[in-house]
Amino acid sequence: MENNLLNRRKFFSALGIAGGAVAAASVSRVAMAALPEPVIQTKPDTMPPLIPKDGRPYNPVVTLNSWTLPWRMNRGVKEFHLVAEPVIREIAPGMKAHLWGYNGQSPGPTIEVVEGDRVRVFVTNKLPEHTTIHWHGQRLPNGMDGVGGLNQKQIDPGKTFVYEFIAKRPGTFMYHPHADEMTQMAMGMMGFWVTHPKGSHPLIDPVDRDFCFLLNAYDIDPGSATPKVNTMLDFNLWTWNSRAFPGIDTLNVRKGDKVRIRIGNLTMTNHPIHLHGHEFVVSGTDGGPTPKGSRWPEVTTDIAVGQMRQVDFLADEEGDWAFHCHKSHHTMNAMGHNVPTMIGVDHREVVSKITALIPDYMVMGERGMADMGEMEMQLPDNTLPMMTGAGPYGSVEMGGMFTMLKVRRDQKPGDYSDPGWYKQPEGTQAFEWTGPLAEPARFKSEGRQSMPLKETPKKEVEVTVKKPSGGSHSGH
Ligand SMILES: [Cu+2]
Repeated sequence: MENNLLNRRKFFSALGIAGGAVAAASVSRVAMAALPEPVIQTKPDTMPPLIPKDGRPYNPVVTLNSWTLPWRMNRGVKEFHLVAEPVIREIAPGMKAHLWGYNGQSPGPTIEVVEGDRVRVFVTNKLPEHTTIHWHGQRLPNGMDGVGGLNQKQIDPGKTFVYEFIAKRPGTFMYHPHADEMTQMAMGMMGFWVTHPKGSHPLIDPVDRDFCFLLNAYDIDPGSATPKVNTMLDFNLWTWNSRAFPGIDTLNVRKGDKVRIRIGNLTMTNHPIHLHGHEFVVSGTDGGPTPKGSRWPEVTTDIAVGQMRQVDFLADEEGDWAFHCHKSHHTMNAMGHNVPTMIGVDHREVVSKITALIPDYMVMGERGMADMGEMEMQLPDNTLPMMTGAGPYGSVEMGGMFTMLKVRRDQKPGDYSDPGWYKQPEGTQAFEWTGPLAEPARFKSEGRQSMPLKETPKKEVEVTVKKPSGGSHSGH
């Protein structure tokens, strides 16, 4: 926060000098010579909304574990400066990744403008290879679309290019390279873009809180720090804005707030994003606001690769509501996927033989995988536990794409700080039944089939269920 303010102050004081020196309104060598000083952010905190200091007013967004890039107004043009560069990003406390990003962070800062703004973005390349920026979803001149080799020359290392266009369409957008894309996106190069409507808009309702984040994924071997860029599907870190649970901040709102969440997907698979306790409508996509008659209530919206979804809801239920990707493997961190399923397997005999050789040997998964969230396992350095998170009632056994929407009666307008854990009112929480238990009556029926088998099996096969036993676990 302090660091950010300092940067912003430096940025705005630089404007006084640089702003006066610019002679031409169009892109010229003079303007290039006085390009805005880049603002750098390295803290992974969710920064407060950047209240616009000039230009048309708007209600700013809050970018989860990220920030909005300040601009300089130069003769009616909003000027931004993005620097593509290697960065170190804390994925969650305990793990840092060597990524590529913009202005000190991956993802890059959010760019916020207003419908009709003329926008000029200086892009300086400090990467070891060439890059470009594509402005996903924008209406713009073809030469500004950023596909290297097709629309423009690549931006070589050390070079600065200028993009300039009018933000014509209000809505939810993103930016990312269109140069060696597989590598550069696997390394974390991407950012969010919001074009706010100019005045009131028939399809864009005003909201009290407006959050945004990108879905991204990395394949980083436990104990290492650099993503494997050739991975196509087998990622092991599922992140929101390059952060994994428990490193993702909560979305803190006041009861009765109208809330908007904007989400873009730059991973290699779809993510069904699910909110507990409330229904939302998809109020927009990267194609623009949806017609009101097309909206229906949902609690999960699937966001395909390269898509954006903007959801609106009324936060009218107090509590700590889970908010996560519904692919359960995406709410886990690395290491969880190559472990064989051991539920119901009796290890006792094998274990006694192995422990004679390796005294520390430990069996996992005999009663399910929840043990992974409880045990203090020895992990390689710079590695997040597969599932973790100390909630008010124990481990929540989560990782990856998981956080919470916290709705509180007494959250002040404009306050985005974490209110702590919700205290359920007396008599409104699930509780243990301690009375007598009736034996369940098992329903028995003859199975049917659509037509007889060609040959009937000679012997009936019966699957026996081995009840899990706590006994063999007592040694752990
Ligand atoms: Cu997912």
